[in-house]
Amino acid sequence: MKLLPTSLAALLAAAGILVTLSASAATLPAKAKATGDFGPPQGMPIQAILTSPPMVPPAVNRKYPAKVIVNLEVIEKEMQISEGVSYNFWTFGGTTPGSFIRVRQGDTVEFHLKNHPSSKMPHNIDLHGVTGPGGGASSSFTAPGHESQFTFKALNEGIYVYHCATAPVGMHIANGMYGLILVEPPEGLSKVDHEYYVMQGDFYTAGKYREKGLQGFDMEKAIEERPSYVLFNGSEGSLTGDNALKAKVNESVRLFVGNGGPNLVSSFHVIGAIFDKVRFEGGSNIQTNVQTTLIPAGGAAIVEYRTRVPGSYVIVDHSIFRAFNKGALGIIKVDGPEDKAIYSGKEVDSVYLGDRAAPNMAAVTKATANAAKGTLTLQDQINAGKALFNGTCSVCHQSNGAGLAGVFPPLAKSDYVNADPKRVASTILHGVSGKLVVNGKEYDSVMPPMNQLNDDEVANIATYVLNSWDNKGGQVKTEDVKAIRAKGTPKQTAEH
Ligand code: HEC
Ligand SMILES: [Cu+2]
Repeated sequence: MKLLPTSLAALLAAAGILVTLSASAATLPAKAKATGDFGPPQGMPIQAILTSPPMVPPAVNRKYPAKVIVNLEVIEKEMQISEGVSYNFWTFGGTTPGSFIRVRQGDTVEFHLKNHPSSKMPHNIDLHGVTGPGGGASSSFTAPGHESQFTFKALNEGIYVYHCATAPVGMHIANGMYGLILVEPPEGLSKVDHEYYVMQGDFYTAGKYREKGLQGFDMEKAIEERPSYVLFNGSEGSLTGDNALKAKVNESVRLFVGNGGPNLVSSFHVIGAIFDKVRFEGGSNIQTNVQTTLIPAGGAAIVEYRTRVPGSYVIVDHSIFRAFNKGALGIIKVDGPEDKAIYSGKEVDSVYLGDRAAPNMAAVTKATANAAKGTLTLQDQINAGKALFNGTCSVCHQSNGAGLAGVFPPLAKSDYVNADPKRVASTILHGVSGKLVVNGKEYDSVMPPMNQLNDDEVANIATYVLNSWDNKGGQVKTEDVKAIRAKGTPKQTAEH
């Protein structure tokens, strides 16, 4: 009796699969094969072109399988992870994520892994596009100043993550040791106007988010999966401002999106865009009309869409605190004529970008640099504070500090502010709630604590407030904020 329903289900499933296959066959490249050998390499060996993110090597454009030589060097180096914050990255090719590798299905890849003599650690590489134990890891273990070599055949087409797999594996990945290898199908991918390389990773620094200076790796945070940063392309700002990805209206954009982890899964989304096609999990099935695609740690996807209207499209991990409070933000800047039939509006970068909106960052960069040199001036603080205020505080108190009648008290000519300059800093850190009188008007609302801001940021914002809109002036220094923070949250008193 049990046989009948089971076989029916199997039939239905088979029918379902058939339907799926025929639906996606139209969009798949013709004659795409899941696996294939295609015989021995032909012609002269070819040196693979490697690129640093966000660039992608040119299409293979070859009709036969070849021997492709990949030379990849591991370099350990200190680089910027955020404004005024550096980190000792371990890299494949000098960047995080590592160099993008592009080959053709059926190619024989002769892989040379070098480990720079200045390295302190041994490293290796596990390529998910390799069929064989460890994905190459055991054959590529390389001490500092050494080189190792192994060869594999790229049997399966697709987009694959590679990463270091030297113990402690999590630490090597957390330090930035991952990248992508694209194995093109024999006939190549369809032509598009732009191809870009974007890869997410989570980082675990000893200090909190945006805490200045060289930050060490924090193993405990990594084990507990509590990242201080979640980033695209290894650094905050790697894809914003001048580094934004670029396209024009009515162009096709292909993003190779990887997730190095080590821990987090990415909910990859571009605000204001719908992905026409996604090769989810990097596999050969194509999903269409996707808003957000899940990219597992150690996985990748190919995302394609056509730009329709100009503007700044914000790339995020839609686990949204990661985007606005841990750095997982990028921009695709699309230029060209408006199309009011598709979208009527006028763009305002700061709606989504807050203090990350491009033009503002220069002042913050300058203040950070001068603080490090010990030459920080009042004016530097005011300029940086202004940039940070817009996006952090201006949503409620307005850019001109006037507030909103009955809802958000004014900071302009505020007797509350002018009564005690240091109080601005503690207001930012601890928030305020309950009854409050500002310039004779009563407010009874809540301002949430903004203690995610670091000491420099609070000092600069407070200094900006004190010196703006006819307030009486004054200066709040980083040390002041540190002292206020150290005292902890005060009890909210009734006389507010
Ligand atoms: C989500 C809205 C919101 C944001 C964002 C916000 N505030 Fe407030 N702020 C308030 C509210 C509401 C009050 C009044 C709270 C009450 O009634 O107890 C307030 C009160 C204040 C006060 C004391 C009253 C006054 O007007 O002088 C200061 C100073 C202040 N905020 C500064 C800031 C600064 C600086 C920032 C940015 C770091 C900021 N706030 C961000 C809503 C906000
Ligand atoms: Cu390593």
